[in-house]
Amino acid sequence: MGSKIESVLARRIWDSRGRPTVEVDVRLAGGAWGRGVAPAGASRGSREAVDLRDGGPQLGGFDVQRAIGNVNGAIARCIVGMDAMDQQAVDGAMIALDGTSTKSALGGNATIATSLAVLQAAAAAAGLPLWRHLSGGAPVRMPLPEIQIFGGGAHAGRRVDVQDFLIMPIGAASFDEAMVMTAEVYRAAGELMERMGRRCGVADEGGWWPDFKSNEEALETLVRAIDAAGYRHDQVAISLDIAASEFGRNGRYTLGLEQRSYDTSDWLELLVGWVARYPILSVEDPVAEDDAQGMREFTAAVGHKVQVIGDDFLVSNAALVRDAVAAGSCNAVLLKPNQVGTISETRQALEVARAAGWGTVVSARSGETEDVAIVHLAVGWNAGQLKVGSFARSERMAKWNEALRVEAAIGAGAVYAGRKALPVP
Ligand code: 2PG
Ligand code: MG
Repeated sequence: MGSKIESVLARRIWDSRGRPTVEVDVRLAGGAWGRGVAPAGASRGSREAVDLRDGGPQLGGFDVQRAIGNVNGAIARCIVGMDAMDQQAVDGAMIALDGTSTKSALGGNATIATSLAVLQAAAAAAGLPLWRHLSGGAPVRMPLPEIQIFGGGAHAGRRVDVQDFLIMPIGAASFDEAMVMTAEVYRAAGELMERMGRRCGVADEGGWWPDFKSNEEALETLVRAIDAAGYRHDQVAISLDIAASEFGRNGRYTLGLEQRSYDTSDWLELLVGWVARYPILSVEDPVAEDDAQGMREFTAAVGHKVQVIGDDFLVSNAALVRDAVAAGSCNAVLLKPNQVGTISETRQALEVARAAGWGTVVSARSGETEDVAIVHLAVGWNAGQLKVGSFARSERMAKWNEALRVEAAIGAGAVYAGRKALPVP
C-alpha cells in the first residue's frame, strides 16, 4: 500500500516571533511525503490543547525539545505502518496515545504538526493540491477574508485593549479584488497614522501599531481609512476580535488604556453601542471565556444582524460548539487546528457549526510560519471565511498569495463567498 506511513521526523524551526516551533515530515511507502508546522497563539483560551514548551532559562522557556521528542518517539512508533489516507484513524491513535483531554501528555504542538503532515502526505499521494484533496470534488468557495488593519491586545504589548481591528471586503467580486480593496484600506490607514504623527511600525500580525488614546479612536480611524480608500460600508465592513478573556474575568472588564472597569452589562452596552454606530458586521469573543451568560446576552442583542464568533470561548472543540448551539451563545466558530490538536477534531467542530447554520472561520495564530496549509483547509472544507492577520509580514502574505493561486487554479468557475459567508442577512 503506497499510502502506508513509513517515517515520521520532527525538527525545531522558528516562528514569526522568533520562537521555536515544531515541524514534522511524514514519508509514505510509495514515496509521497508531507510537512506540517505548529503555529502558536498569544491570546490563548484556557481549554486549548496544551502548547508543550520546555520551560527553564533558555529561549525564554519556549523551546520545544520535549514535543519534538514525543513526535520522534512515541508518536512515530504509534502511527508508522498506518494508512495516511485514514486521517481519522491516525488522529484517533494519537488522541488515545495521549490519553488527556488537552493533549497535555504529547503536546498539542506535537500532535497538530504530525496531523497536518499526514494530511499533506495523503494529498501528495493522491496527486492533488490539498484543497482539492479535502473537498473530495464537492463544490468550494473562495473564503471571505478578515484582515487586521490595527493590531492590539496581546499582539501589541496591550497598547490598546481590543485585539484585532479588521476589515471584511464583503462587496468584492473575487478574492483577487478583495485583496486589492484590502491593500487600499491598509495603505490609507498607514497614511492616516503618518499624518497624525503616529505611524510607529506594526504589531505581531502586521497590523499598524495602535498608537491611540482610546479603543474607540482605533475604530474611528478604521472607518476613516475605509472612507479615505473610497469604499462604501456595503463594500468593506468591520470585524472586531475583542479577545475579552485578556482583560475580563468573573464578570469584570478592565480597560488598561482608559483605566475604566465595567460589569458585564455595562460592557455589553458599550459594545452594542459600537455595533449601532459603526459598520461592524462581526464581533469575536465579545466577553471573556468564563462569561457564558454574557455571550448569550450579546448574541440575543445583536446576533440577528452581526456575526458573533466564539474563539477562546469554543477553542475549536466540537463538544463546546454543540453546547453553544443549544444555548444560543454565538452564531459562528473560529477554527484554529492547534487549539484542539488534530485535523479530524477541527473538522468535527466545523461540521457541528455548519449543521447549525453558523458561520465558520478558519484562522491562523499570531505566531505563524511560511506554512500555508490553513488556506487549503478554508477552501477545501468550504468554510466560507479565513482570518490570517494583517496585510504585511511574509508569514501573512504567503497565505493571501496562496489563496490567489488557488483562485487562479479553480479558474473561471471560482466563486467568492463574500457577504453570503456570514450567518446574518
Ligand atoms: C485570535 C488569534 C489570531 P492568537 O485571537 O483570534 O488573531 O490570536 O493566535 O494570539 O490566539
Ligand atoms: Mg480571537
